Amino acid sequence: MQSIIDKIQSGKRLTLEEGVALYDMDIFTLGELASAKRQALHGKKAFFNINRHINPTNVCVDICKFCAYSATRKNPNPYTMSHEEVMAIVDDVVARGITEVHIVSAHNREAGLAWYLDMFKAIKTKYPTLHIKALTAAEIHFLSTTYGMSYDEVLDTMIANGVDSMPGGGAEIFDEKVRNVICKGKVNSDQWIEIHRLWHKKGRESNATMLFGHIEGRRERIDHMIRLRTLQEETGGFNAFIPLVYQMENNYLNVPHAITGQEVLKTMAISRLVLDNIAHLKAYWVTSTINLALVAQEFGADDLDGTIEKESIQSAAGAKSANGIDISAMVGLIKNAGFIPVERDSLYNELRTW
Ligand code: V47
Repeated sequence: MQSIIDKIQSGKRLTLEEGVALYDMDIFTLGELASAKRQALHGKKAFFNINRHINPTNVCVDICKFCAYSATRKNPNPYTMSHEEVMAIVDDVVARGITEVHIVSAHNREAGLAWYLDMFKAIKTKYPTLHIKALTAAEIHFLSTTYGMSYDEVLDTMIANGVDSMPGGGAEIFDEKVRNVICKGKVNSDQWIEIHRLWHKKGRESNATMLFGHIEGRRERIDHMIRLRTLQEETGGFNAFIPLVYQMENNYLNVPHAITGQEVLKTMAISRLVLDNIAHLKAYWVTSTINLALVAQEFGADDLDGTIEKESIQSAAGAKSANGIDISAMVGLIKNAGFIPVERDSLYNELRTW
């Protein structure tokens, strides 16, 4: 273990085997190593933003076993918002000074290409400075195959319609064996990577997620991180890595036990150490709980995501996040945890120190 510690302290890059071995380190030493890296990058700043999630449809042609959000037998509640409904939410959001809308939908064949893309044009035309973070690589793959467009064409159309950045969803776990069990049929790992590569090559930025705490093992998590690290080395387009803790309810993946808080914190710390070229590590409070997201700030994380206001994907699977979090609660909790609450925009420009 000492040789790995020496490597970390001299800033050398870790291998897959070393990443896996880090899980056997005691949690406090691991936390200290990750914290040192975090402090060197961001000091005591804990980033968050004031944002609104909008999920305009839950009708999906794909069946991901972990998903409780899409309309299925377990969630027989299909909906598709009209553009007017989406715009009413956006009008309200802008009136209250929110700077980002994060728009992610299911893969709805009935809605039509124009339904997906005209929504962004309408928002951007009315509110040119509002940041639109929208369409995961999974949705882009769906649009590409459904409407016979290349990835490049879909991405160019997104840009032409006003999308600013891409969220990190749909990555799940890249390992093909696990992926085949949990979400066979949707965007595969190479396609997910290729879509982000093309997006970055257009000078655009994105995030990357990893869904963990289900049937994957530690090795698959490190493999996932290293595939992202390799792309980041090539493009530099990722802003944040977001390990999403699997929520167990109302879905078709039978996982007998929830992941422990210790394993979550170890995964955060190892992410910070292995993924040495992505600037930000987000402890997404929705899936980790706000308490663990704050503790994670001592284990390498520097971001908690935002106020969100309405959360539909993870709350459908049991997370207590349906109504987001109040800004004053977010700021107070960060301060009480001993960090400096820094409000950021979607691309991590600092807006205000609270
Ligand atoms: O890719 C679905 C996940 C993701 C469950 O880029 C689940 O800033 C846990 O990607 N338990 C979509 N997670 C959300 C997402 C995201 C969230 C916040 C910020 C950003 C960003 C991106 O939600 C999907 C999937 O991995 N998800 N079901 C579940 N049961």
